[in-house]
Amino acid sequence: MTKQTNLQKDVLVLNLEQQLEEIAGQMFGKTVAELSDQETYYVILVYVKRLMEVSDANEGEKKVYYISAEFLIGKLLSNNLINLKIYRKLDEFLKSKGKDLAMIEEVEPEPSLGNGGLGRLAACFLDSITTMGFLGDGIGLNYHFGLFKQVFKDRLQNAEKNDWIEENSWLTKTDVTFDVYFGDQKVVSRLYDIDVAGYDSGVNKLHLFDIETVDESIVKDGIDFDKEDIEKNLTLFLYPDDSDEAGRLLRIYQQYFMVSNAAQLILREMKEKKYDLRKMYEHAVIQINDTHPTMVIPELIRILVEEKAFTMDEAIEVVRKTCAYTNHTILAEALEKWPLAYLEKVVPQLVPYIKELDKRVAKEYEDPKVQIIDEDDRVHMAHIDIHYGFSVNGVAAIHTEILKDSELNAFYKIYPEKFNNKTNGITFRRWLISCNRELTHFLADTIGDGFKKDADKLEKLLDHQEDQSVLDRLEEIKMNRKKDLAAYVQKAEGITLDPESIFDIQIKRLHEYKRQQMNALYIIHKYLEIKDGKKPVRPLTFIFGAKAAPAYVIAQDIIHLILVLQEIINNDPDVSPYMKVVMVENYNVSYAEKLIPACDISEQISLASKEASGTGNMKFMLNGAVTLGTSDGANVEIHELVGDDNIYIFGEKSEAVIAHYEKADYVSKDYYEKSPVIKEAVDFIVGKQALAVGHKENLERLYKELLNKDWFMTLLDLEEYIAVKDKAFADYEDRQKWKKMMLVNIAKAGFFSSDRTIAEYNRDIWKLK
Ligand code: RUG
Repeated sequence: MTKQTNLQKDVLVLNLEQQLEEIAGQMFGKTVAELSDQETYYVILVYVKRLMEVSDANEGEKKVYYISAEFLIGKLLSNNLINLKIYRKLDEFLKSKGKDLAMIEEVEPEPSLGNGGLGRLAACFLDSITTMGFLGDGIGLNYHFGLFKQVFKDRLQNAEKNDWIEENSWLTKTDVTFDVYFGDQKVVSRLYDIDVAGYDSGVNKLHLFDIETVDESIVKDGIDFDKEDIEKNLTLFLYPDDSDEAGRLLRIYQQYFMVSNAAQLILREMKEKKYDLRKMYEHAVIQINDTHPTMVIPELIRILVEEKAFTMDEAIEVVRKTCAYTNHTILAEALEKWPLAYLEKVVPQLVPYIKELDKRVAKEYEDPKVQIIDEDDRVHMAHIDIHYGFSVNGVAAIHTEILKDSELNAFYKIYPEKFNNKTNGITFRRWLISCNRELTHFLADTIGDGFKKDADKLEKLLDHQEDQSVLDRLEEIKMNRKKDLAAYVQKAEGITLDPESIFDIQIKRLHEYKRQQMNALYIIHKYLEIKDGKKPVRPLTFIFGAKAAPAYVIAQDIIHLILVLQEIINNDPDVSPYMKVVMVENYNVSYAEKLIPACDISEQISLASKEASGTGNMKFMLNGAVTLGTSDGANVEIHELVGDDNIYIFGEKSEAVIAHYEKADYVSKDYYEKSPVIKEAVDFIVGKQALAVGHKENLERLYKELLNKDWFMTLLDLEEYIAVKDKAFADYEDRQKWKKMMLVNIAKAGFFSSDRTIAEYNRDIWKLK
């Protein structure tokens, strides 16, 4: 069987030209040469889907099910072509027909199935699980409008629906449907699959559940819709606005829909393979990505008890041995706690099980910190995962230590054996081979192409630190990517960038803990310096990309401030020759693929202890950017790998920050009053110039927040940030030194391959063969 399908695949690859001509004829009645780029994309899509259909599926006695609310998969064409090893062949064929594959890649709409690092991590993991030959599928939801599309109007973020699903897409409608019950209300799901091709390997699947009664037409203005009409709205949006009760209930409906389908799918596969359910854990491991899929635990227990004749003890035991939990944050507001009353309304059938799980914990442990249901009748979802799963992992070394020592210390004391660290990783197939082809080819020519399968081989580049031609080529490639980005930004944003300037980039979700506002204050400081006659040696370009959750008011205000600065600075003839500010609109994976290879300085400036890991930091490093960051998340591990000389680290350490919170002794106003530099920058926010361009309400609110609260301690690190950033800009002028820093960063990035991360998950948690 295996041999036969392989043969089929080989024949399809061998006959690529003929296949494409045939599909072009059937779909459009044209030859490939006559197709538009759009039509060519659809033809290739059909061909590649056929190829994946006949590819060997990964096999094994045990399978990992990675359940996640987000899969930020990005465009798939280029990656699939690379992983199937047909990129070059197709590229050559298309060239012979007068077509440019890069232009065709642009046509593909980006799936809108994720928000940030958490979702992108899930996508990288699917790539690595498959590449490494493991049997493992993703399970999530097929959001029709996904995360909102960001549009700037009047220097404010507006949210619009992100209509990404086309008639021809990577989704394949299956005949799998399940009944899902919200109490007495039954809905019917439908499974859509996306094939995940590994690099030079087999295929797994991303299973996305949908509901057929969904009605896209109920979305009226922006992203407004009737939040109570579950049958029509269930799979419309990722993270619907939860600032009101209806929104919060909808999130629970979505979560239960996801896990009910997951549980039914998993049990169905167990049955098909005739596995003994009592030994489910020998054949299945469920990785719970953040707390969104937590209800899979009580749901599986419920099914085993009610439908499979397990006792409660037996069901709990089997489920506990099957489920593992990944924590991605220590922020209290991101750790879900659902009011019991909400769960009673949405999934009354689960409530007795959740109460039973709670009762067992309460009987064993007195500490209020480890209870599942608290005194206010809120259900702590992470606590279910920790008590009733067998593994709890953080996503970077420092993050896991903070979980063990402070945030989850009470649990660590009970279950030290469950806690483990799995430092995040990224797939080099997308974040190097696909997005920076020139660098990839150069690396392959210089150190051989072993790094494509074994990322540690990048270290061979260290042998070339003194090789002038290598250093010069790295600089040249960086310049080429900066020119590419400048051309793209010109078209997309209408802003002219100077590739000779330093590209300083901060791209990530907008959140106060990530401190985009600190970067904005630096920009104000620089602007005022230039106005004062102190010009930088080389022009500076500050680039941002970020979406703010629609209900997160201060985050919107920070976007507003950045757009106001963009307007003031780029239009000031005294200053614009020396600095530019750009906040790109609707930052997404495709934009990241253009921004990251073009970056000189990677901004990773979260308040120490708050960024669990970060993964953008790894992507930048791999592409030769130098990190300017705090001792937070994976920055700490980057620092250890590249050494003091190849990174710019500043700011209070996590212990000091945690102590500030414990003692409640951080007063932002003290910093403002003590430092004229800080005062001047903060005052600018509500000064005449800013108010002439921006909105009083937004700017004043942000100003007050910074002065009176500043929960994420922006002003604590601002002075040191300014000093260290200035030093980085000055060092950039020592081109020889900078080129070596680039080289070391690339050479040391191998550790951050998600292949390494997945190997560790498998070694310590999944234990797949
Ligand atoms: O903020 C974290 C990042 O630090 C991390 O790199 C990423 C993947 O582990 O997950 C992000 N995250 C955390 N996204 N959502 C949350 C909280 O729900």
